[in-house]
Amino acid sequence: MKKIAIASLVFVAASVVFAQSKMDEMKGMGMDMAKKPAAGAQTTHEANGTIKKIDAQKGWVTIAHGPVNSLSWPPMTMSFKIKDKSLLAKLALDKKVDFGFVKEGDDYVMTTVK
Ligand SMILES: [Cu+2]
Repeated sequence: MKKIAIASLVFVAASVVFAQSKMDEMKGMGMDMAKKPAAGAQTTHEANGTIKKIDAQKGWVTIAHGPVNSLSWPPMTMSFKIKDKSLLAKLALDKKVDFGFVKEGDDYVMTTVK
């Protein structure tokens, strides 16, 4: 009777250790994904601003944007490239937008608009 009790205790303890190590594994995976973006992945920067100029033909939009913390940028007016032409539908002069962009070579390319 005592042996059975000890055996089941050992089994329970082993299960707990197993479950714990599974959780650690999952946590580790999550951290890795957050720390290491896939090769070639770009950082998306977030900003808000007012649209000052749109050149739909050439694919540029000029925005008076607020500070961009991820780049330590102060507020300024500058142009962003539009590669995804479907974004143009969300742009209008003097409209206030929240947007995301990535650096591509010397250009800053708008990737999302809200
Ligand atoms: Cu800027």
